[in-house]
This record gives sequence, C-alpha cells and structure tokens, in this order.
Amino acid sequence: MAELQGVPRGAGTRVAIVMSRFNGQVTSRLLSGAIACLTHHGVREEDVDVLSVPGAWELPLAARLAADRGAYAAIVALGCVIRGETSHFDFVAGPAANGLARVAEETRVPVALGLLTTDDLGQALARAGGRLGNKGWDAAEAALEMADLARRLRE
Ligand code: INI
Repeated sequence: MAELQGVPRGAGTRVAIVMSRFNGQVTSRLLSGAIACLTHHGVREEDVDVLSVPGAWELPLAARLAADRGAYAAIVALGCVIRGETSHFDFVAGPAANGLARVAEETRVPVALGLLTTDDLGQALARAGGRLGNKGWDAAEAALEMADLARRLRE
C-alpha cells in the first residue's frame, strides 16, 4: 500500500494569488499571511503573482485565467464575504466557493480556498491574523501541499 501526501515545498514553485479588494482591511491581512507562508516555505518573491479583483464574485474567473496560463503550480484565492453587509451574501459566497472548486477540478491546478464567510467584521479579523490565526497562511500552505501532491502523482 502506498500512502501519498504532499509537503509544502516552495523552492521552484510558481504561485498565483487571486485576491479580492472588497473588505480590503481583511483581505490585505489575508494577503500578508499568504505571502509570509509562501516565503516561509521557500517560494521566491519573483515566483508569486498577485491578481487583484474587485470582489469575491470575480475570484473564479481570475483563478481560471491564471490556471489557463499554465504557469502556476497552485493558486491561492483570498476574499471576505460578510453576511451582515449584504443581502446577497448567498449569491456571492456560494458561487465564489463553488466556482473556485470547479476551476481546480477542470484545470487540475490546485486552488486553495482562503475565502472568509463570516457574520461580521470581528469574526473576519479574528481569522485574518487575529486570535484565530490567518486563513491566508493556511490557504497558501494547502496550495503548496496540493501542488506537491500533484507533482508526485505526475512523476
Ligand atoms: N464582495 C465581497 O468580496 N465581499 C462582500 O461581502 C460583498 N458584498 O457584501 O456584497 C461583495 N460584493 C461584491 C461582489 O463580489 C462583486 O465584486 C460585485 O457584485 C461586482 O461584480
């Protein structure tokens, strides 16, 4: 029996981060966490491209455009949808998450979900470098692990 698990190896790994500017005080912190994680694991700064989009709704298309370039081993998607701020939370958050999953499945480029969906700003900040960690870091680490798993399975 073979057990395969990727490890977050950054050296030589090209990564795209797609980040939404909506709720920017949260997403900028997710971005800092993601970049800190990539650097921690040895990803070179010149191997990271950050694609900035208006809101979470735009994340799947940006991820698809990035995946279609064929240049990135993984994509990290960062965003923040706050229920209290929108009556169309469900129209944005669900499709964004589902769309990102579809991009990963259809292109086979791992897409990590660093999309916060919270009831209020406090919950979001707690997960963006606050007392509950930084989901940007977590997403970046998952992206590197999945990139490595994909690499191993191709070998
Ligand atoms: N986009 C978000 O990323 N978070 C939100 O909380 C949000 N709210 O509250 O509406 C949001 N809306 C914008 C949406 O993602 C698109 O950018 C916009 O509809 C233009 O297509």
